[in-house]
Amino acid sequence: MGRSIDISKARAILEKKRRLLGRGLSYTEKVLFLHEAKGYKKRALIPGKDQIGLYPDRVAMQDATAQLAMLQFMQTGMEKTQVEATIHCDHFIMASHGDLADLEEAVAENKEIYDFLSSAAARYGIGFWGPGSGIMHQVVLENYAVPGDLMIGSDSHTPNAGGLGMIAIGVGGADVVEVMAGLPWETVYPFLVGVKLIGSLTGWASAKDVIFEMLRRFGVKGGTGRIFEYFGEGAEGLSVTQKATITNMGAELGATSSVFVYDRSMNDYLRNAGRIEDADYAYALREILKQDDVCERGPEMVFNELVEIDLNAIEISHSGPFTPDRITKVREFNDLVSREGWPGDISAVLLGSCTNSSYSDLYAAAHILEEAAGHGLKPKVPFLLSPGSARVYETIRRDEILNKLIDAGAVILTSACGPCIGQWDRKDVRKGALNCIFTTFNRNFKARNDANPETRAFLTSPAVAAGLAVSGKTGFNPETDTLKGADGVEFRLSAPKPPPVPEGGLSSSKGSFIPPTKDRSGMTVRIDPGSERIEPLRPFERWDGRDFLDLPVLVKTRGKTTTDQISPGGRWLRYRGHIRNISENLLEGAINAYTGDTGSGTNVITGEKGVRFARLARFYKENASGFVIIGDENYGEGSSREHAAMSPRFMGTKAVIARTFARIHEANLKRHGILALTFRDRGEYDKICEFDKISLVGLKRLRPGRPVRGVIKRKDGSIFDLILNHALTREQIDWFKAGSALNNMDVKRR
Ligand code: MIC
Ligand code: SF4
Repeated sequence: MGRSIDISKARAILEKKRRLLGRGLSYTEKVLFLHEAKGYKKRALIPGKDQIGLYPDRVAMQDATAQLAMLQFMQTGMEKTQVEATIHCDHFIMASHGDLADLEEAVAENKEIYDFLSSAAARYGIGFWGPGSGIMHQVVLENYAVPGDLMIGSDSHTPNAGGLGMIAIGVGGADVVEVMAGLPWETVYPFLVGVKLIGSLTGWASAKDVIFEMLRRFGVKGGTGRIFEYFGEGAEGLSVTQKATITNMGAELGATSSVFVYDRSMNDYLRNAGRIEDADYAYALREILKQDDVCERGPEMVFNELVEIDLNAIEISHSGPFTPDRITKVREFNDLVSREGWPGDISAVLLGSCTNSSYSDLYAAAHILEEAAGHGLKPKVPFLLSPGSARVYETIRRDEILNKLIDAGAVILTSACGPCIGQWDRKDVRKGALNCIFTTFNRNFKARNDANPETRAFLTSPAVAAGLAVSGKTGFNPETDTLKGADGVEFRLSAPKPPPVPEGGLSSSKGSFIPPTKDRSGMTVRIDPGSERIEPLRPFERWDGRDFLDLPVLVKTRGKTTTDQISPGGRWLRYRGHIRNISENLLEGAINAYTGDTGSGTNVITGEKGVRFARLARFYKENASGFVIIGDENYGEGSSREHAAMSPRFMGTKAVIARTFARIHEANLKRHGILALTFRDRGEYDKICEFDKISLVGLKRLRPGRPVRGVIKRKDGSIFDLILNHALTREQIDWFKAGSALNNMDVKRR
């Protein structure tokens, strides 16, 4: 649709759809239908079954995923991106001493990466947001998100832009490459979940607690294949950044996307951010950007599922540890701490990440610290804060919020992901020491923030986080507990009421942004040939047309296997542009279902035990022509990183057979030529033994909807069959045959 939308044309498209479906439309349907590629438009799509082809208005990439994306884009031979695109340098800044010192250090340390990305951006007509300019999702919200538009981004929290009424979907880098090459982006037509919000938040309750309530109801895979559409009088009462907190963390539900229906708060936000043209544009479209009446009168006709949340009933909660859907009310948390034997003292509090680093979030924290300071109190534990963007940073500086935070002893970090992705040079707690941290982030997977598996990380809202920092106690409940000031006065903190947007407007600072270059003649992409961090990609080999026979099982993972476990971050982040080097981390965090060990397994050919998966994979690649991976539920939960598919592919994985997959990871496997299969009978996961050999036969007859036959050979010679489902479309089968989606694009071009 983009800025060029012709209102009468849009009306005509939507009217046709109403006639086709025989009913009015939801907001999500309108946005999707207005971006639908030709050829998909004529039939009513069946959720969970049919594919929809879409033309996004823009794409965004962050530096940790942009490297492989740009290396792939270079392989396409395209001259320039066909849609508006930006790269954001937010993932590689280590939080250590604070703001400027850390930024300088990162600029020096990551020079070859920033050189590569900035030169690739300049070469291909892409906007470049350099280090320090902000976290991609916050920057997109502030500068690019437009109600009614559609985008994809190579990061799972891309739906943050749903707070501004944009349908924004997290994908792997290869998807972004296709869209930049001008092709439509295909996905399974999603189920629509209507989330009606009534009432309004009171006291300490926040947007974070609303998404916690959704996580409590749906769990980490309950959103798979779904788009959540938030509406109702309760939704209208939330500010854009509150809305964005909710849509951002829809990623934790496994959702395809989450979006709020266009409303006045969005108009206010855009104007406050100085984006008058975008505000006028959306306002002019307001009739189109409404849900049709049916959503109010008969929502069950439109939505596949309906949820109602009374915001007045929302209570403050924490999430964690180890999984974002473990939700505990703050009033019950103290008991949980005692039951679990967790320490009563907090070791650190961190405010930031793409989900909670807005002006209002920092304002809320400053309010609490100021109140505490009024009684002579300061945070009792390290309190680290990352403003989400240079715009937020400049605004809090102007409004003297920054002073209050610094005076209270908070450490201000660069506007970047920092500790949220494990870029935290933590020195105060020994590895292996049990300790509790509270963050306002969106993920709390084991060892994610500080590489210490004994750290219990809990997610909470900015206001509650600040209260916890002042009290220093894990069980502190700001609603009921009092604090004793240095002045001897017992007092209760008051719930902050941050303004929805900064009164003086959001600063216009663009940090180190470099707009897309117009004259690109003579531009070259800089790759340091001696680099251990970045190297050109070589295409994966084509399928040789033969069945996969007698493959060993590299690993059967048990329980949650996130992409953080398949391709860990932390010290490995530096190799995100170097497929050979990063593949050394293969499945380092995966739990071996046979031994209970993490990151290693038995070599079933030599009998050697405790072999690191990367070494074992190399052995099987050479001696068994590959292997399969067996996964449990929601295999590949979490990040969009395609390294979790490309490394396994590079190391010789032929197929991953799981009980179920997370959406983005399944798509990444398909795009990179790995068969993603699921057990038809979920219980058969239990039947796979350590020494089994697996054959996948009849692959020449691979067809959409037709299961694959697996033959299992036991060590004792016995044999049995498995029926394995897949969700490959015709085109995706071509990807498999070509070796990858990218190879298939080449084939088409030739
Ligand atoms: C994350 O939050 O896990 C990340 C790091 O932002 C990832 C992207 C990546 O691994 O590069 C994500 O969410 O997609
Ligand atoms: Fe960055 Fe954390 Fe957001 Fe991922 S979740 S983009 S690591 S801030």
